[in-house]
Amino acid sequence: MRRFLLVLLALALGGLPACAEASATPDNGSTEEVVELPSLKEIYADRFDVGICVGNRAASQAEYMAFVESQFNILTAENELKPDAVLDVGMSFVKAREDETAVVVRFDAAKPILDYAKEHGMKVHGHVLVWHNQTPDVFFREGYRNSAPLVSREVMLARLESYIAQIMEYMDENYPGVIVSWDVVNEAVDDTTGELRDSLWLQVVGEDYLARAFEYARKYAPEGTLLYYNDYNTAYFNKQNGIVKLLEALMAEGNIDGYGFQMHHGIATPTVKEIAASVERIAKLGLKLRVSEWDITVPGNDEANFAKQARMYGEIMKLLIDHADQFEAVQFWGLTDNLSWRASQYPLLFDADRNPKPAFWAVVDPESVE
Ligand code: 9MR
Repeated sequence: MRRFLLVLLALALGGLPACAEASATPDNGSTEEVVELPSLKEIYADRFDVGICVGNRAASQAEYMAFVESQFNILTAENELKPDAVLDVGMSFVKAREDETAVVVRFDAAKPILDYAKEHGMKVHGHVLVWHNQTPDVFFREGYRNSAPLVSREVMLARLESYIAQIMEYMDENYPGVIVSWDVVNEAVDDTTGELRDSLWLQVVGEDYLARAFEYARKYAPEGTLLYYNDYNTAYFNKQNGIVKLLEALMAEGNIDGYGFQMHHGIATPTVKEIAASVERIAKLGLKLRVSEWDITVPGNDEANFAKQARMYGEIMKLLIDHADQFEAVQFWGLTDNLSWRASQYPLLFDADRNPKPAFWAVVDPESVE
């Protein structure tokens, strides 16, 4: 087994090499062959940012982050900037006794990630302001009390505006320039009908909750921050129709900048052809684009499956390169298979020992893929 380890000497000397330098260490422990692992952020520097999601525990591990930084130039918090991490339910409950619209936020979960990005000159893509999932139910209820009646539309809009305003103000004050873009709303379209998904946002505010979220994000975000709608399964037709309809409506309101393709795929479905058709259709709307959360699962960790996985990563990468004028970033949803949300299906570019898989080499050089 060849084990790739970052040469940390460069760090000690105050910087990382432009190309990730790695030592291939044979199992007998002798070290000497030094190989260079190509750096994705360098390869694609003229086209788009290349990024990855990290959790706060990983962000506190210097060696792990040095490897991340050698390959990627933009980070996304995997869970730490979601409403269930940011909304301080206890303090909001206390404040709501005097003012039903009160909202208290906290950023302790995201701090290691934001600090790392700030200290190392990396960008951050914010994920996520408004989502039906990972959002405390009491956010929508009178007094932030369990089982209390839902608040009125007016109160919820005031809470939403305050929530977004406080996040933007905190980030601008403490991490100026670090967060370059946000997923303003995530996964609002129903998978089968293509209509807006039923959620407490829809029930309490009504259909314009997305438009209001984008309006508030635009109002409080520092100038130049890119505002995205983010969703999955864009290659499936009913959902795609719903996403296009929604994007057109948001574009008419004038506050959206881009669409994020999650691309949580498998090697069997959807096909690269279907993915290409969805990218081409959405690209025609003229929005900026990103791959926000990329992974491709396989049914087993054998050579044949990894070859198929590599081919699919490479084919999609070619498509993204063809649309590089619109894609701002390509972000993978994790570094190593074992830390993925779908770990049992080996979806990422590196194995648990951080060895590059065939998929990594396909992303490095998509033309090598037949
Ligand atoms: O990767 C995230 C995982 O750690 C969480 O348990 C999960 C909970 O909802 O969310 C995962 O990230 C999701 C992302 O925020 C939105 N798109 C789908 C991602 C995978 O579920």
